Amino acid sequence: ISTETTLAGIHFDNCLMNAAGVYCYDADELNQIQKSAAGTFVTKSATVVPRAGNPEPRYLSTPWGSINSMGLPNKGLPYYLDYVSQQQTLFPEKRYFQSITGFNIDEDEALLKQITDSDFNGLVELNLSCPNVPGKPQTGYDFETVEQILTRVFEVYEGPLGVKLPPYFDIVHFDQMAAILNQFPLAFINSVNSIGNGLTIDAATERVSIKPKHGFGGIGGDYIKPTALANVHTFYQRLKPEIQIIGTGGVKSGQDVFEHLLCGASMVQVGTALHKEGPQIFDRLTAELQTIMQQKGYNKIADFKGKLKYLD
Ligand code: RRO
Repeated sequence: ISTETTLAGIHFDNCLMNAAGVYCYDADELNQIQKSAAGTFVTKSATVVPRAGNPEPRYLSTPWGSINSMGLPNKGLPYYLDYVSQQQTLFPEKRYFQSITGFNIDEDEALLKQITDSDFNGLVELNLSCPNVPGKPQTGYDFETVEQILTRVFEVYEGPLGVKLPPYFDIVHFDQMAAILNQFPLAFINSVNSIGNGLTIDAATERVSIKPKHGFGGIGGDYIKPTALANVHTFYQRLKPEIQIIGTGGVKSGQDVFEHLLCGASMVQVGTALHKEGPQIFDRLTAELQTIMQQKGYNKIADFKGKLKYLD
């Protein structure tokens, strides 16, 4: 039973991979994803200038998931491009994802020019949804700016590129965002980033649990799965078929992976549960997915991808 997939015409041996931000800060972490059963990796979102990120504590693992306000700690784009270049030499048949975040449209352009001038042969994931930089909005909620960014992006970049989106919660917003996305030659969208600006507290100490932004941070894990599935499926219904979907949010079992694929995802990323369990999780998730597929008589992802049924 195969869990292989194709995205932007590129073949991946496994549909599972890390979500940006988890196990992808440096070569040590990325090597661990490389050694795992994941089909590929995405790097931490890279900025023009390396960043230390927000003060600690800035990540809390909870029984139901996680809250984070990392604040984009990363080693800068050249570091990740160097690492990916090494991996491209070691494994010429594989392709990788480079996540990037500019703080404005000119930075996006500068990052894409650096990628063009490198030997990078993979896919770019443009992060439009970081919720954790104090004073900076989540770009994905500003529809006009998204359209402007994508217009510029496709003027300056020719390789396969997709966008990481925040979760949307209103049907009108899905309609509006899909209409914007459909104007561009996107290879994929990735839904969803964490649900921004949640608050977790410790009743015993009467304090917030993380330091940045008075405790506000992006929520991942169990609570975000229904929202993630809704976003994956709604965009699957609305986007032109050339724009494929990466499903991210609340994946900690093979059944969760199956549900994302059923909603229309072509690849599935793991964040909070990968952080909790480590890269071994990809063996477990793959085996659990294969068991479900076997029970249902499915041999490949295409047998059920996007084939969610309705009650009428
Ligand atoms: O680094 C972060 O704080 C972060 C980013 Br860039 C993101 O896109 N999503 C998230 O939950 N945290």
